[in-house]
Amino acid sequence: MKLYITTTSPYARIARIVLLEKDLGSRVEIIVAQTRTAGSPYYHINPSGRVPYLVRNDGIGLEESTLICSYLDQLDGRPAFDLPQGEKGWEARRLEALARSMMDGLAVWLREIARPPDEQSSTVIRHEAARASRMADLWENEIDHPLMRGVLSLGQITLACALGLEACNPNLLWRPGHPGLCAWFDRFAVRPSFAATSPPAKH
Ligand SMILES: N[C@@H](CCC(=O)N[C@@H](CS)C(=O)NCC(=O)O)C(=O)O
Repeated sequence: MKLYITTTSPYARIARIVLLEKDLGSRVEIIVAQTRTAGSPYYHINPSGRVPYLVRNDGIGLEESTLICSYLDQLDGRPAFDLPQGEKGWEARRLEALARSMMDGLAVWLREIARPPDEQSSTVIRHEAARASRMADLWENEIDHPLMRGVLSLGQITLACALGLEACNPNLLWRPGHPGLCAWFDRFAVRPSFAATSPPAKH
C-alpha cells in the first residue's frame, strides 16, 4: 500500500500516527506528494490533489483521514480505535468533532499564510486567529474529560495534531492562559508516533 502525505498536513499526520501506532510501517510506503502545484504528477494519482490518500494493494484509492484511519485500524482484525458504545461513544464523537473543527480552522489559517504576501487576506487570518483562540479556551475546559486522558483515541490524536501546528504557524499561540492544555499536549508529544511525524519547523 502507499500513503500519500505532505509533511505539513495535520490530516496526513493523523493517518501517519495511526499507521505507526498500529505498527503497519512495513506494509505501507509513505510518499510525499506535490500538492497545490499546477501540473503536479500527483493529480494523476489523486485528482482531488488532497492528502492523505491511501492506495490499497488492489489499486483502490481512499481519501479522507477518518476513512483511511478506519481502514488501517481494521487491517489486522484487532481495531484499536473503534468507538465505544452508548453515551461514551457519543462523547467520543463529540470530542473528536471539536478537535477536527479546531484543525479545520487552523488548516485554513495555515493555507492563507502560505500564499504570497500580496494575496493573503487579513480578514481570513483575523477570523481564524480568533476562532483558534476560542477553541483553545474551549479545550482548556474539556481537556480533563476522562476520554481525553484514557486509552489513545482519534479525538486525542486529532487534537494533538491541531495543536502541533504551532510548529508551522508562528502566530498560533495557544499556550498562554491554557496550562491544562499545555500539560496535556506536552505529555502527548513524547509519544514516539507523534515525535516521528512532527512537521518541519517554520519561524
Ligand atoms: N477532510 C480531509 C482534509 C484533507 C486536506 O484538506 N488536506 C490538505 C492538506 S492539510 C490538502 O491536501 N490540500 C491540498 C489542496 O488543497 O490542493 C481529510 O480529513 O483528509
